[in-house]
Amino acid sequence: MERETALKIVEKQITEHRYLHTIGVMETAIQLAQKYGEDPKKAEIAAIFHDYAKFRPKDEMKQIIIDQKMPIQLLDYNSELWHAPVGAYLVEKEVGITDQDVLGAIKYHTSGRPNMALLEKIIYVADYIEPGRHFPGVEEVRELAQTNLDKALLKSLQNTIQFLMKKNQAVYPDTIETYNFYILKGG
Ligand code: DGI
Ligand code: FE
Ligand code: FE
Ligand code: FE
Repeated sequence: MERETALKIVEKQITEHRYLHTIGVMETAIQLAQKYGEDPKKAEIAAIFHDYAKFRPKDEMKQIIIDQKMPIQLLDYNSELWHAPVGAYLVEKEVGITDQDVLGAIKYHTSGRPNMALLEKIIYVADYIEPGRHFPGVEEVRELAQTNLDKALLKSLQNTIQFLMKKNQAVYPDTIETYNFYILKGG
């Protein structure tokens, strides 16, 4: 799918602020794809659609999680986690994207998963470091992303888990498992 076609589709689904974030993720993901040997076209499409479901009503997302037999424990955790797996489902169903690498990158862009594919890592990290992000620690991850993608991934997981713990929030098991996988792998 052409970039302009994809952007027009996603623009209707999200706020202007989220659209600008999406453009940032797209540009960052393409750069990382070129650096690490991923198909930049796949990075472009995955980035454009990664937050497709971000503004779907919670009830609709909940119903999709139940009907599509997604992990039911998702419902016990922050609803912010839901737009990733629900997004992968809706992007296939409503937009007609069938590329499994692209759908996987959308599905795992919030929690990560152990042993992530290259495209999944690129979207996870690009989502964290795109130029519109300004939280503490982001600059360190930006630098790591230019030298070692796994180290950048691990640092963004650590930062996210610490951030959630400071806010007294539960951490979804996949996020912890992803962190453990990459810390045991040696960063
Ligand atoms: O959609 P974005 O804001 O671009 O970023 P995202 O999809 O990576 O994260 C969405 C939100 O989900 C963010 O506020 C942090 C939160 N989050 C990420 N991992 C976990 C989590 N929340 C919980 N409760 N548990 C997690 O493991
Ligand atoms: Fe997201
Ligand atoms: Fe993220
Ligand atoms: Fe995002």
